[in-house]
Amino acid sequence: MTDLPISEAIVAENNKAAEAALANDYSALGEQLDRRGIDIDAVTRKVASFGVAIPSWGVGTGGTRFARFAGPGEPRGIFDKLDDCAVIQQLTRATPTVSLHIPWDKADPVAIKAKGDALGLGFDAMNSNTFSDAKDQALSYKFGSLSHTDKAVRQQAIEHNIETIEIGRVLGSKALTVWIGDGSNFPGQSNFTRAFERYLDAMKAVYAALPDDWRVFTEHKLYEPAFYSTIVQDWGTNYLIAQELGPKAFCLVDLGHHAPNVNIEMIVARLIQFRKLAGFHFNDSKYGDDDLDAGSINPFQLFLVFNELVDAEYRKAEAFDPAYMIDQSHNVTDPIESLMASAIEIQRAYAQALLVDRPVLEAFQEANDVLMARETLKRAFNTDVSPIIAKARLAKGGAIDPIAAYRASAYRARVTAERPATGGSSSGIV
Ligand code: LRH
Ligand code: MN
Ligand code: MN
Repeated sequence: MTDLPISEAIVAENNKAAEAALANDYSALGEQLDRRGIDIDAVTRKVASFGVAIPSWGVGTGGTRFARFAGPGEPRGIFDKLDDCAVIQQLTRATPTVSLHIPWDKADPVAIKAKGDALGLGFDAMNSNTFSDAKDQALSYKFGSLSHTDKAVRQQAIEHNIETIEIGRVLGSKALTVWIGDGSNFPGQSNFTRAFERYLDAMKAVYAALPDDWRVFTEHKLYEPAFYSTIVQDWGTNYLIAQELGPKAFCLVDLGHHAPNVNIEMIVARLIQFRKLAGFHFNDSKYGDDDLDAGSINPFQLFLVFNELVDAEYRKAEAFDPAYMIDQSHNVTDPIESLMASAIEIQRAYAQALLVDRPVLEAFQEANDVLMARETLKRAFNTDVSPIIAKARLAKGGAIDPIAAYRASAYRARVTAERPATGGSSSGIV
């Protein structure tokens, strides 16, 4: 029996008010898709089976390096964070797992697992953190971690990653995501080649500690916090790492970690082709690693990424098993609302990509009919698939309108009364 954080009566009441309109919209869309040779129920079933992991750090209010404006009822630790994640899952039915960050989420792993089980939540990839110093840590990561010039610092970072795996094992996770901030701020500060050699050696030690059924995901990022050079700066370097490490190593694509205007969907295609796509950290951005809500700035790009994923599914691409996670920072919205809206936008992009008529697209591509090839994609993107996503949620016991149901539940007011205010601070992302 799962503990549901929102009263089922509230969800039922909200659904009752919206059910008739949804039935009409779904049947109208069904007729339209039927004319296009698409079975709407088949698409709905696929959307219903899609899940994306919630980042534990995303349910707290984020901030920038200038300030952090605390929100009401912020989670006090991992157990509160799991409660918030359970709300997102109960209402959207699209987020069955949580991705933890260590040491931010450090607590008794047996108790974390028990709480996850009680809430019906599983655990996706574990994230290690050697980009900031933890309280009581012996050596500092100020000048790097896995690539540090000092072997003792590298060893500490290796051990932290191994500890993160050990915690993940208790939770039933099957992957470790490693993102490091290592790099340099000024030309001359670091020797590119030596630093990368040190990083690779350290990662080999982490790789050697992976359980047989685990994978390791390395995540590249163009810049920040290092402003001149970053060790794992792009997907090319990331691919080299995965090649050097071995068959359990894959490249993670965080949508915010690329230079402006980079063709991210093409990177995705390349990684799929060479069987090295780990999965995603979904978010959206306008300028850099903005960590804005998925689909809020450039939904077409999100659709194009999913177009590659559905194409891989359609072609039955070998060893294709991406992990889907969100990685966002919510500074001015209620994080639960932002995460629900993001999960829905990610499902929307998936549903739209499922509508692409692939044999027709291929024929236009083969015939070099550029305009019609483009229009074939656009036709899928321009279809309002909202009724499909809502129906998928409803079929699984979720809310037709998750944000309306959440607001009606007054969950935030309830937890605000239980959780003392943390106050703002000038700290970074969490
Ligand atoms: C780095 C990053 C990485 C971290 C997370 C908090 O920018 O994307 O995934 O673990 O943010
Ligand atoms: Mn990320
Ligand atoms: Mn990031």
